[in-house]
Amino acid sequence: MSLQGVDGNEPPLLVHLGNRPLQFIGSTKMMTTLTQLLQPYPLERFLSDNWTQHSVIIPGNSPDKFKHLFSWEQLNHLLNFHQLEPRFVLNDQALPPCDPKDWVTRCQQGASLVLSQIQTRVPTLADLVWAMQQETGHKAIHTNIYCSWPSKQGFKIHYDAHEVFVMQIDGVKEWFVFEDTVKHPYRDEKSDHQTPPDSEPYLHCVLQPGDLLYIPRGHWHYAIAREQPSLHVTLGIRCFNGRDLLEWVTKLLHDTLPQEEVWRQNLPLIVNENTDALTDHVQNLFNILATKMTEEKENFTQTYVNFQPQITTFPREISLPGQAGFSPFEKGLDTVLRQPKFQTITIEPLDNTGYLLITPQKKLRFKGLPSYFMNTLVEKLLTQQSFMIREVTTGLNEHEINSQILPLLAGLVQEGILLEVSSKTVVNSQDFKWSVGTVQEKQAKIMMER
Ligand SMILES: O=C(O)CCC(=O)C(=O)O
Repeated sequence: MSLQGVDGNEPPLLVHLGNRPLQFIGSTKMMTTLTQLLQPYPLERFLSDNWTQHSVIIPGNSPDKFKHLFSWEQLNHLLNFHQLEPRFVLNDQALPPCDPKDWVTRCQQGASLVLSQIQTRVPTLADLVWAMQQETGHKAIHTNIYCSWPSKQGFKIHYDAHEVFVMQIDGVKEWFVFEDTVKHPYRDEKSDHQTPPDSEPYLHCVLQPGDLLYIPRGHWHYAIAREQPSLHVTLGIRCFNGRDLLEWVTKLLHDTLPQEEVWRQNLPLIVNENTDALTDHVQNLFNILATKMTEEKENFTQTYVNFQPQITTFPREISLPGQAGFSPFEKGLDTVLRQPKFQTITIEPLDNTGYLLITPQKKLRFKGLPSYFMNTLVEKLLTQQSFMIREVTTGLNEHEINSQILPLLAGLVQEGILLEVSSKTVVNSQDFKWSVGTVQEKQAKIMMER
């Protein structure tokens, strides 16, 4: 594979896989993680038949399919060593918070135990949420853990105001899914205030370990564990909707338009019941508004697409002591570097002489560097590969490496663009299981952003 900047009318950055240039990858991002979650059910079929419309159970191809995401051991670790307030729900009732010493009694009584927003504590779930944020462009994604006990119903029939993916980890659970009664409910339209449907469930199924159940926003549901204790992870996606768009546009208009004098002026007085001046003035304001809205309408799709790669709720990955600037590259050229998690990078060429590296936080210019080094580094960044320093310094002499390359790489480590994989930074291969970033996908992102 080679990587080169090109000029003229061609796209500025062109990657070749063999002889096949990856210039046009399609208009949407590659949904690698979602595809993996749904397997063996095809993504295209899911998007056309199910997404936001119809629930589906997808039997897993292995009972272990979701075991890397969460386990009873991790649940116990969280309950034993983290300061958490699990929720307990029994027979439709949310039980009041209780002392940790009573948690087990609650479970013995049959109350379902729920931990919310657990991606903030579990790295595998953080990876999953981050990857889904990048793929869907929606920021409000969370994971909850539910454990429940045979034949006991925790939650009553309800709907959620987000898309729901239930991943069964252990045990067996019976689910009932019903049609929606409120179309596309907002978060403030809770199911507690609505009447559930009196129809039969349109989907009645039993989830085994490794199975996935998708429930669209607004579709009523409830579940009961079968013979064994049940453990599942729910991934919830709250999508950006028309009302959010309205808020965004309103804020944008509010932040920009009122600087003009015409918006500062008082509305004309109604004198002796004559509203003519008021009507003229208000019509003028509405005309300005309409012009501005037309401009925004043309730009909005691109603004939205540009905004999406920056969407994440995760802070940058911290890796000490390297990032603090201590003992960099102890293994010399055998030092392995990798990109931090939760970082999106866009790379643009600079007049065929270098590259501009853009993260949501900063922009860095690479110029006047040996071209083999520069191109190989860019390739490693684009493909999210870890690499040994030796791999990017081929052909350079000792002086160039010591005076130029190592200080630059050390700077990138301190900036948080790269981090050192050393004996002090244990990397679990599972950490990367859900990471976004095939070559094609990264290129698609670059092409789209131009
Ligand atoms: O397990 C239950 O009782 C309900 C869980 C649920 O509604 C969910 O995972 O979204």
